[in-house]
Amino acid sequence: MNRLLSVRALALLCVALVSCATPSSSRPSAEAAPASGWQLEWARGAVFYEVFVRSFADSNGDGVGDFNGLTSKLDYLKGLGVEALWLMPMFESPSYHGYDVVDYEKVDSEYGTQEDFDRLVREAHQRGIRIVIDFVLNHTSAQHPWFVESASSPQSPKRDWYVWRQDNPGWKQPWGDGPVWHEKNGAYYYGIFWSGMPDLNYRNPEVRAEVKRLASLWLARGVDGFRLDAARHMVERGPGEEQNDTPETHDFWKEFSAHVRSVRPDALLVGEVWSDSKDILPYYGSTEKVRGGDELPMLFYFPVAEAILDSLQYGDAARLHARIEEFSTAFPSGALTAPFLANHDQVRVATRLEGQEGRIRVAPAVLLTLPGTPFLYYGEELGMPNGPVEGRDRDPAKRLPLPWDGTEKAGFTTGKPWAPFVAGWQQRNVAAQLADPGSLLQRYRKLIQLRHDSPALRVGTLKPLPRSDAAPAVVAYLREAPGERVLVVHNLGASPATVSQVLPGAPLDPLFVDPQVQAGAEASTSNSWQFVVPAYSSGVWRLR
Ligand SMILES: [Ca+2]
Ligand SMILES: [Ca+2]
Repeated sequence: MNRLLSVRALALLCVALVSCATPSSSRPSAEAAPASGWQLEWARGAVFYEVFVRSFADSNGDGVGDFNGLTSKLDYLKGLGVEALWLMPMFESPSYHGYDVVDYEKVDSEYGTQEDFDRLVREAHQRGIRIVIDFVLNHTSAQHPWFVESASSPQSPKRDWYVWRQDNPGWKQPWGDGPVWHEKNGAYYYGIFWSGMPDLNYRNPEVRAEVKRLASLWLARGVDGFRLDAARHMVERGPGEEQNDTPETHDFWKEFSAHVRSVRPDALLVGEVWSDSKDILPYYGSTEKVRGGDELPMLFYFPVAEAILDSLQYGDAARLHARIEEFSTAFPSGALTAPFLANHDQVRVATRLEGQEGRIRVAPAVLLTLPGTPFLYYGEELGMPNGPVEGRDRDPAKRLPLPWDGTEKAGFTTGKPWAPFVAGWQQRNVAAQLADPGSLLQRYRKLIQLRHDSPALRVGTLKPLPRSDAAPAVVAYLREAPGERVLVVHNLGASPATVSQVLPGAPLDPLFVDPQVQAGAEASTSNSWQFVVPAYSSGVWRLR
């Protein structure tokens, strides 16, 4: 072998390895990037993991999870197969959850220092894990200095940073009965969530300039993108539905998106538009003008989360089948979609599925064999339920400390944990499940590994297969990428089922097949196959 050539080949291999392992080193400069278009192929099909830092791991014994604790657990996340983290808010805030920011430039001192955060980002990047942070732009805390200044006088230079009027028009929240205009010093300000979270005024160019500056600042500090809270509520026009999805809201996101793309075209924006697909899809904007969309390049797919869990709850896969048809046709070409099972605002999967082990084992098999960029919520991989605080469905019950082992403080802290552990943590914890080959955690690890190893599962197309009235709980689909075709079959019901499918290839190589799931050729024709699928079981095969 020519020595020069082999050195060159080795160098190329090193480049390839480095660019896989460290996101920061593969980052192209803004100059090298084309004038338009995202560079987000890294996110296509990748597995994300949502972390509540306060509840993940405590490094200093104060009972509050922190950056150093999270850094110490990165190898666990790497072992799980996670490729990126979404950190729930990590800025200074008066609340435990952080969705009401008082300083967008300063990390929450309960979580650590800026240096601790920088080290988290560095250590994550060294493991090929990217960091996306929660960017809560719709509103600030009422204690933010901007709002304190704005409220101080109608003549304040910050008056127009928030939305004020002299009278109360009596609008209600678009999803309920709560008031959205709140009295302060003889005038009314707009706050869609509650009086403690005044909405910023995105009609004001100064506000838009400031949040773009803040985005640049955090991208320069090494974060890989932003999860955009309450994305459909940025600019409001009037009562009721006129507080959702206004043209001005879309205009703002187009402007913000163009800014982020100009700074780092490989930075991810993922929007929370908590609604049905007809409201979600317009947030991609135009994929003709900008590759990946000229508005938000990724959106959470709330309807598919509902469909998976509803189908399991009712033992009927009709809703999921309908969403799979939508998934395969409705999204603009090249757009990134983020399916998930539940997030920090929703009842945890294990609780929603009434603690039924079979259902809890099928849910991730569905999520992780669908296209898109799946997001897991911390603890979901253990089957962690909602916790014993303030009622099952209240928010804190969805956000309790992660149990790492069965010792007295669950390996979460050496001090007094900021909140109680969930029921059953002595048995259902990371250490116990890592030691048990049949655990839910090991199932997540296998499914994620399968996704990493299969281009069809990771980035392939989706084609729903016909449903059978005789087996209403069964859903089947094909995933196809160049050179690979994968068949997926799930039974979301409590009874065993037998289904037939005519397949475009055979025979079948098993990739992930639950016990007692059987596939066999039907005698009559060469490409008609019969599947026997026990209750709450899944099978994944590669077609030859
Ligand atoms: Ca701590
Ligand atoms: Ca708003």
